[in-house]
Amino acid sequence: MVAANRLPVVLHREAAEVRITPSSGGLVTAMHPVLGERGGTWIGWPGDTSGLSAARVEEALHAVSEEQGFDLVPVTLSEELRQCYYDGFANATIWPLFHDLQGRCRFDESYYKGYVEANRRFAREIARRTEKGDLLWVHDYHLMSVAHQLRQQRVALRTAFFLHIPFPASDIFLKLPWRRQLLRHLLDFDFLGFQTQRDRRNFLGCLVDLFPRFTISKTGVMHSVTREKRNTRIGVFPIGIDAAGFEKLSGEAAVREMEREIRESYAGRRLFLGVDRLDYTKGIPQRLHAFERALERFPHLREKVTLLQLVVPSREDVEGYAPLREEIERIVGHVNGRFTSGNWVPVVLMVRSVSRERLIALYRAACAALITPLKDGMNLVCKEYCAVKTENDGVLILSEFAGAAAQLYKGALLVNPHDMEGMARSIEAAATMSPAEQERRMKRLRRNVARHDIHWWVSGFLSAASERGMRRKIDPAAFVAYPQLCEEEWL
Ligand code: GDG
Repeated sequence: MVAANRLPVVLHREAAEVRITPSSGGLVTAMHPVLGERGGTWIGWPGDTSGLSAARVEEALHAVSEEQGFDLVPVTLSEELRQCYYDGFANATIWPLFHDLQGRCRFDESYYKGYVEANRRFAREIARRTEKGDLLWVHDYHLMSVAHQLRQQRVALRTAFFLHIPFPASDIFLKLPWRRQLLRHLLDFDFLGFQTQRDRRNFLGCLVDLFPRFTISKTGVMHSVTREKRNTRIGVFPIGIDAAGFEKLSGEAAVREMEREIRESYAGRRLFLGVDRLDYTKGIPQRLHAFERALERFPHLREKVTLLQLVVPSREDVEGYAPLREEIERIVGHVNGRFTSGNWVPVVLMVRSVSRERLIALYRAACAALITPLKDGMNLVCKEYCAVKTENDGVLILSEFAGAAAQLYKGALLVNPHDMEGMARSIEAAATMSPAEQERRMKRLRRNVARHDIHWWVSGFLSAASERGMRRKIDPAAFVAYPQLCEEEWL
């Protein structure tokens, strides 16, 4: 059984009808093919179902279950509870804190209480649908207290948790008023998975600072924390994508046709692409400023490069997201006002989501992807970009602070998103990189993305969580927090 904040579909009430749309975001992209292939149950929030009877919701989800090959179980929450739990504690406290943006955090007792209550309701639904011995796989920062709530309800299950976002260093985590409770709740899981060494190291650092009596040990690539006769094992599992699926889609005639049209409309120009949810962690304003700096410092790029920035609206009810959109629009207007000439517009901004097919066509048509989050658990967009570059062309410009940098640093051009000059230089380097150098780098990137795909991730996580040991070889970089920033000889 998989538990996540959202189901992979959202229900909307339209008059007497129920409309069903797919959910967006990295977690859903990653987990959907997994359950589709293996079967199982996905438990989560079905969208705002107020005004719909429980029977109507079940009926709508049942139809989706039949079609998708796994069961969907709804956890409905009142609007008030959802605001405290989701808009509040998850997205206005934990999300900014865990991305090192403590200045954006709202610390509010009612948010925390709402979070614990929502987690209790998830646990209650889970308890109804599982049997002793089942394995429960809980996803992400919305549900860190589920195992604790299951214990309170005396439900014996094997529980595993995966954190999709970064875990912050102790100096930042300690700002959280409920820091002890949250760490203890996490240790109520039998198994914890993080995206990178950086995150696990930070988590263990917090434990050392707050609970120095707990014993931390290491066996092979796994860590264990023991306290009060209980044991939690902790591993690192960088999430992958359905690389073969993306590559297959990229060969479809409709995608190729869209790619041709995009290439035609940017003929004679090198297309740089940014694709992000509308989120302040993704570094979009910083990226736009760097693009402007590149045009300023390298005049030969003018009229030769265009940045297409796709921004997918998200969390529109959470504080801070609407001003971000205005800020992005203002910077784009400024850059275009300053540099537009003839029929060349330096930055094209699209604020909407596009179909998976169009997204792939954009990836394929782009000479470079600018993926420069201030911090990211992993970042799937950069992996998708590489997966569909079957001609081995294109350059990946990647933030050092995306979890993916620890895997892709040898093929990508790494940048510090706070270093505007450095980013401008990388934009110029990407725009002028020879086809041979692009091919050398892209082949390396594609090998990595294909080898460490979603199936590798799921089987690694599940075999470790079910105590069947780790079959993965130990990577020399396995215990380095930032392998991408080390001198090679240190690895
Ligand atoms: C969280 C963590 C971690 C985007 N625009 C469109 C679209 N997308 C899809 C992409 C990609 C997904 O959304 C975004 O995934 P990311 O990983 O980049 O980012 P988050 O949503 O923040 O995800 C992140 C992830 O969880 C998984 O663990 O990597 O660090 O923050 O798959 O393709 N898809 C379509 N149209 C769009 O316009 N169809």
